[in-house]
Amino acid sequence: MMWTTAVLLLLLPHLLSSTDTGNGTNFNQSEIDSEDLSDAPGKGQKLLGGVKGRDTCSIPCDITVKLLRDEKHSVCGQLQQSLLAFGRSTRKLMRDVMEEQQRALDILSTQVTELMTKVQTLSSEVQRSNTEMYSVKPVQSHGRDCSDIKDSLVSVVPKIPSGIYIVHPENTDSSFEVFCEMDYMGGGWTVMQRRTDGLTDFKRPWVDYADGFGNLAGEHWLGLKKVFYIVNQKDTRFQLHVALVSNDEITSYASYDDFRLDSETQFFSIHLGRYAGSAGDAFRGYDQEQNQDTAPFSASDVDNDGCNPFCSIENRTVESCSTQHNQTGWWFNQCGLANLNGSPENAEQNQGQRTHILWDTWRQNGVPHTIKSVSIKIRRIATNN
Ligand SMILES: *[C@@H]1O[C@H](CO)[C@@H](O)[C@H](O)[C@H]1NC(C)=O
Ligand SMILES: *[C@@H]1O[C@H](CO)[C@@H](O)[C@H](O)[C@H]1NC(C)=O
Ligand SMILES: *[C@@H]1O[C@H](CO)[C@@H](O)[C@H](O)[C@H]1NC(C)=O
Ligand SMILES: *[C@@H]1O[C@H](CO)[C@@H](O)[C@H](O)[C@H]1NC(C)=O
Ligand SMILES: [Ca+2]
Repeated sequence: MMWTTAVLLLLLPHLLSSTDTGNGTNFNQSEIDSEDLSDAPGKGQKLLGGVKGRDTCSIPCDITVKLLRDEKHSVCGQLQQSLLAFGRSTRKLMRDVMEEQQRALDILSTQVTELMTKVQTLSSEVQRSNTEMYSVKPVQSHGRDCSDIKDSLVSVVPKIPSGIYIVHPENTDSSFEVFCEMDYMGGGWTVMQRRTDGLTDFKRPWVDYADGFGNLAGEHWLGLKKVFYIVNQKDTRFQLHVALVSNDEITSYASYDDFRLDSETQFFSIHLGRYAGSAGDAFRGYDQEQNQDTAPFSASDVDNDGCNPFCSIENRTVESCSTQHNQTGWWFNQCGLANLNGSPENAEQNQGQRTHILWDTWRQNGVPHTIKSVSIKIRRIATNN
């Protein structure tokens, strides 16, 4: 734009002179150039006389002077108009330039906004792929469980990431992958179960509940054998922590200060210590009949549920708690008040059927919360020896 203005300024004299040297008069360029455009009539007369000579005047001199003066005024007027026009066009030019710059700025700021959005999308994708990276590549760590891995890494790694680690519990030939939660409540948690989206089928026979199933980074059941290996290590004690989230995003928990399982020959009977928490002790329930502490595990094809030959639950005759609970596995005792392997679905959809995640002691105004997600984790308790 500066360039255009400069060119206009350079061209201006030429534009003006070309309009002023028409054929209407007998003036040529050199006469205009030597004219000083002064209004003094004497000066113009003297000049004209000097150039042309008094004798050669074909038109009376005073008429020539008058013509000259008129011409001069006309030239002046034209120059003035040209300058005005130039001013106007310059202002228009400036306005155009500014408008163009404004448009360019608008476009730029839109582009900046778009870029910012892209950067945000990208960085969230990077974050996501980071968490996926954990889940795809297990960390080769020879800890005995997540608490042990945390204890051995805590002095060398500033922030231990949550993710999949390989563990090798003491006194076993078995190594396997587990999901370690290293951020939650001090870290060192081995995840035993996670139920979040209902995409994993928990309708499973005994062998699956014994060996484990699902995706460690998402929904899964670690497997009773593996949990048994972990909690059965020498000189260790484990606590169990149940973390619940309701459909309306309320969180709650139940924890037990001691947790162990019997071996498979005893159907992995559960043993729980003292309860603490905000969700109530649904494992034990309200009376001894529904107490699941010390109960053996049941699955769709292995019935240890305490209903022999049947139980009466809410006026229904129940032969198999697993069947009643959509063929999931749990430590049922006359079914009881807990089954965290149910579906994370609307309770209203399955009226009468106990197919959803059940932790019946967690209630609001006497009504059990509809549970959206749950995880069960275990962690070593420091022992004084
Ligand atoms: C200017 O006048 C000259 C001589 O009188 C003539 O040859 C020429 O064509 C004229 N030009 C215009 C543009 O009228
Ligand atoms: C301009 O006028 C001068 C003086 O009258 C004359 O000598 C010259 O030839 C003229 N030039 C043209 C291009 O007509
Ligand atoms: C029972 O489990 C299957 C498989 O996990 C699931 O698709 C289905 O929705 C469940 N049914 C009910 C009533 O919860
Ligand atoms: C069970 O049946 C009894 C007697 O018919 C009735 O009073 C009670 O409300 C029923 N309970 C449920 C949960 O349906
Ligand atoms: Ca039964």
